[in-house]
Amino acid sequence: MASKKEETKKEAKEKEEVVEEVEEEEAEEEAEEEKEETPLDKYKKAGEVASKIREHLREMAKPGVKALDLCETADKMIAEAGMKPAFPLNVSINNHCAHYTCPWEDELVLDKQDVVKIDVGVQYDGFIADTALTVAFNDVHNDLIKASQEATETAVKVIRVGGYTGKIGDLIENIIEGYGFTTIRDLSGHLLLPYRVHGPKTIPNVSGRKGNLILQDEAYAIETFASTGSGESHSDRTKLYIVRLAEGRFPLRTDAAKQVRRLLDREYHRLPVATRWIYKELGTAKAKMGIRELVQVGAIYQYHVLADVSDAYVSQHEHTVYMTPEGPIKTT
Ligand SMILES: [Co+2]
Repeated sequence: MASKKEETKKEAKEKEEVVEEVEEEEAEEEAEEEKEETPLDKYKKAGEVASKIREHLREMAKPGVKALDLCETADKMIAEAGMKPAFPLNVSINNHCAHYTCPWEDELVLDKQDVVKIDVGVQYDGFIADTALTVAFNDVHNDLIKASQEATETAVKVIRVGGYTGKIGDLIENIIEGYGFTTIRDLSGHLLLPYRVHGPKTIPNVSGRKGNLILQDEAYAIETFASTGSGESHSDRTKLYIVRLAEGRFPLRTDAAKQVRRLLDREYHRLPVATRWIYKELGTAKAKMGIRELVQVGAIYQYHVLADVSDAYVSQHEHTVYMTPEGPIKTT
């Protein structure tokens, strides 16, 4: 009996120890959760979600699929991940280089000859992931796609703290021209800042520029374009599907304009917004009226669709990198 009693005591003690251990582990986990996430942690989280969406849409993009389904899938996946868009999904087709997102009730359908650029932007607490790829359904476009893919992948590998972005531009133009295409000269990679997609530093897509000094803890979106056209993108002023609040104070007349401004400011942190989101939130009549007034008084920055010449095909690839002294960390 004694021994049994002793055993019981021993067992009880062991149990106590186990309980203590579990409690300790839980406390550690809690501390881990409370430990503040670093900017890199947040860039990575946003990057994971953005990459997942990019790959999902790569599979989903097929001839006959509506572009609006791609846009709404991206919107849904971002919301389900508990994150916010950094900008609306860009689905820029053929000669469109950038800034096409589906307008309200868009009927656009992908065609088997199309070259489709899918550009995803996700933000977590303001930290942005920006990533893009190109899909085509006709093998004739294979080299065009390879050109921007290789240019972006090379740039992602060579970017270094202490270097100048201009050097990367030399490389990019070289690779794109090596494939027999032209780079889009007036579009560039860009510094990412909290709640700001286009920071004040750029990564040129052409050679011969000095560019900007790359610093530790900066994040860049590296994006390159290959084109069969002129290599220049012009604004198509008839197509405005993405807007952002401009800096400054603008007196507004109508309630509709004030409501649009409030939405862009509070809900979207002054990041680029799809006009279809505004239509959905406020109704088409009010949204149209509000946007019109904001444009008139200059309170809105307009992202018109950017296009090369009409018969051009353009490809794009993009990744986000976070700069450390040991090299870049690709977050997408
Ligand atoms: Co970008």
